[in-house]
Amino acid sequence: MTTLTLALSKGRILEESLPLLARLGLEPAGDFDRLLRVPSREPGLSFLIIRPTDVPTYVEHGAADLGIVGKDVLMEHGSEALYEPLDLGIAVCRLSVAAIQGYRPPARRLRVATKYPEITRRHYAARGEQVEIIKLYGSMELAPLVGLADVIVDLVNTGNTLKANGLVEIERICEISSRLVVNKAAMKMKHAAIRALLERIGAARP
Ligand code: PRT
Ligand code: MG
Repeated sequence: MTTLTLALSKGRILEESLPLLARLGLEPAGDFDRLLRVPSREPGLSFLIIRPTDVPTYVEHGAADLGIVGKDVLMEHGSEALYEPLDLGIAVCRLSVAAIQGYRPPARRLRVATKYPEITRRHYAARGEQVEIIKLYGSMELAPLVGLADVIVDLVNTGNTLKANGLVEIERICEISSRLVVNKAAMKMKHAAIRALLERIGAARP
């Protein structure tokens, strides 16, 4: 029997992935708060519960056959080594540029704080603008408030977090949702099992 391993992104994507998987009877059968590797109720499928930013790496190297991961993480990581057959329509948000209310671009080179240096570099390079990128690992909203950066590139959903910090969206870069990704070799070697799973998951999307 073919066995498949599906890497799930811990955190808010996991919270939205579980109901989707449950509708298919594929929920993890175990304590996924503690376990990093969890069986499913279905023989032949197991889950890895890992940090979102590690999912592309596991799937690329074939440590997982499939993964569920945000488009933001895929764009930052680079996704040439993966197939991306399904937009799951969960954990939807957008990637935007934000600044303090009343912001005006400085005369010098723009300073941009972000968790997404690659996406940010590409975004500004596409219109011939060179910016200074300040890599942060969280709480980007703070950077403009304390003068660390002029603007931030960050995810926005309701916009409440920006608003609470006196920031406004000045540009939308792209729409984000979670994607199902597949290891390229597994897609060949385990074709029938992966096809069947893709069809089931595709039919259960919100
Ligand atoms: O730990 P690691 O850095 O690996 O990941 P993480 O802690 O950032 O993971 P987590 O659990 O927050 O999940 C992040 C993933 O969820 C992202 O990669 C996106 O694909 C997806 N996602 C969807 C979001 C949001 N919506 C979102 N709103 N990730 C983050 N946010 C942030 C937003 O930046 C803001 O700070 O949530 C806050 C609330 O947003 P508002 O606009 O509703 O106030
Ligand atoms: Mg985190």
